[in-house]
Amino acid sequence: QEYTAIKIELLEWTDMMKKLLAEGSKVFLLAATLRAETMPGQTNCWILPSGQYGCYKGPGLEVYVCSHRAARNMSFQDILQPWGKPYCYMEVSGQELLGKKVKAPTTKFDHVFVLPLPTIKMDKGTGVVTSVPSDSPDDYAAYMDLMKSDKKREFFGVKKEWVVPFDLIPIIDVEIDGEIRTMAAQYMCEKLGVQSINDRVKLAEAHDTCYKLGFDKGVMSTGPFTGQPVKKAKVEFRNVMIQAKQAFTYSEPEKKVISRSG
Ligand code: ZZB
Repeated sequence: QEYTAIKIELLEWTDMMKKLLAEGSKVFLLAATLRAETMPGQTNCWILPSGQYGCYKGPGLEVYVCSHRAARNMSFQDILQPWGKPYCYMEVSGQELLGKKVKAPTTKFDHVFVLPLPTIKMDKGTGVVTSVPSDSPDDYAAYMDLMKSDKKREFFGVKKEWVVPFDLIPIIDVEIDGEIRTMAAQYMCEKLGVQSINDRVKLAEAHDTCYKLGFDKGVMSTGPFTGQPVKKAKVEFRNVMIQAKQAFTYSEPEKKVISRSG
């Protein structure tokens, strides 16, 4: 599986980073995605509050924050050094990253915030997920929870000003149920009556529809590829981000399936 790692710069360092990292270093959270063309729609970045991440030495003065597992994979692909045992400056917990300002590349916001997503799997991608609530139903459900519920915010220790100013951004037009929808995830979540991030079955259906229709019928409605089909913009947008050093590709080994039947 080939992922695009999106480099989301951490604009506010933790105390430990201030102590241990050289001045002039740039720290990036790495978010793994298959949907680089949706990056103009980022409203925030997700981490798992209980997750453990490492701050790894990248090229030059760059420092990459991701799961230890992802870092090890990247070292086998010569993205991190040395091979098989990438250099880790320090650990950082999801909790410590919560509420930090970050720069989400290609969005219109000059900064967005790191927010909690309890459904992140640490053994998939980098353990950091970038959030596109207009087009990803999981992001939409989690984001709306934090946007609307004082209780949810309180529970996670999220401040209103980390969420409320950052509206959803329409990025892809797609025909669903006979009409053009400007934000597929919102349309599908409302249609299926998704109440929260815990509606796993409905969310899986919404994800499927958004993914398939977005790819087959989606047309970019913002950014440099406005008017072009998602199918085409996908590759080109990714390449533009790679050239601008906002992203790089890496691959994930296929999960081993152990057959018990024979
Ligand atoms: C931006 C984005 C925009 C994503 C979208 C999806 C969609 P998949 O689709 O199931 O094969 N993701 C990445 N890593 C993790 C993780 N560790 N835990 C939970 N979620 C993770 O998986 C790929 C997508 O799952 C990634 O692409 C990422 O969200 C999320 F408009 O990044 B995506 C309809 C989906 N739309």
